[in-house]
Amino acid sequence: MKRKVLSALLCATMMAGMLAGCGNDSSESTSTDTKTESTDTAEAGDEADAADAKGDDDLIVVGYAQVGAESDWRTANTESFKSTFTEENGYKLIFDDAQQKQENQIKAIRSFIQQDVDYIVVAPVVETGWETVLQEAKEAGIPVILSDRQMDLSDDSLYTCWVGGNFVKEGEDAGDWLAQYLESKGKGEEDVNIVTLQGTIGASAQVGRTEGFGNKLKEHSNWHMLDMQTGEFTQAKGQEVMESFLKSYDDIDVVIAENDNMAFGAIDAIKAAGKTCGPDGDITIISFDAVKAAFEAMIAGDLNCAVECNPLHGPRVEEIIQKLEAGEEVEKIQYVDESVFPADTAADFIDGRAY
Ligand code: GYE
Repeated sequence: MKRKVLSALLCATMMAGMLAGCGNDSSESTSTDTKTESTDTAEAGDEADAADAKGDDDLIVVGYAQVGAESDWRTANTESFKSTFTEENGYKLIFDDAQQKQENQIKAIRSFIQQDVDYIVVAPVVETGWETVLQEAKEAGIPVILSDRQMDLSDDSLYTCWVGGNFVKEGEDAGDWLAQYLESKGKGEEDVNIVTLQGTIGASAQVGRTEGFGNKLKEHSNWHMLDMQTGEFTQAKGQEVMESFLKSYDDIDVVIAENDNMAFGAIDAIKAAGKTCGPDGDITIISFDAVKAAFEAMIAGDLNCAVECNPLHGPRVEEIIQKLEAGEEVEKIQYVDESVFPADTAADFIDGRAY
């Protein structure tokens, strides 16, 4: 019942945006039928309903297709969803960890469709290759909310909305910070050799940060990008790639790590190679996310700057779901405000960090 009302409202929203209409009558009734058959409440019967005011039938069922557990950022993001979508708050969360594999996420989305959840939330591991499975969700009348990373889709009506960080801006912020830092050291005109530890190739966080920093690179003819390789957003791979960079190049001035955990791996590799990093070191390191451990690394003198990417999307997605439940329209693209934290400010902010 709730689903039918919601589907109709979504149709109205989508049509208002001149987009294709959503599920036809037959797909709606199919999904409603499936729901009746598959819910626990239907099996439990009316008695249980009466006894338990917060029975499963009253809960909004949300399937979250999470990327994996590759970083501190990801752990904070998972925790944000798990602590928001609780039974006390009126939700049943079905959580799936895809171990950084798109095929696992596609399987999870199909299983959410089969279970006829009320909402599907996806943090897509990569940008492309989602049309078929999202079409299946659309035909089942299940709204899809994207969170964190974006999808590159030929048809925007395949998802309801997206909320996350502005990755291109984050990359540009990193470049701007580096420019003013070098300037303040009187090195604005010197040659600067840079390497980049990229995130998972094809993930919008990687694509955006590489593009954003690249925009700034073009503005400085004395900045030279020696190499860019993926460290898969993990500390272990970040360390491994940094070790190989250090073997290939003996004159690295700056490391751009597309997340904090790869920067932590790079710091270990740099120290193991007998070099130093951070504000007083040989190599300047800039990373993205600004998790608590990055503040610790800045205070320890190992990391120069952390560009913030906020992972606390649970409450943001809940607000979107509540608006949809109330029949309200939601913004299609919702960027989160983020800051830049240079090492000399780290001690002032570390205590207030929530992740
Ligand atoms: O930067 C990284 C995580 O998509 C913004 O994914 C997210 C990124 C984040 O693995 O640490």
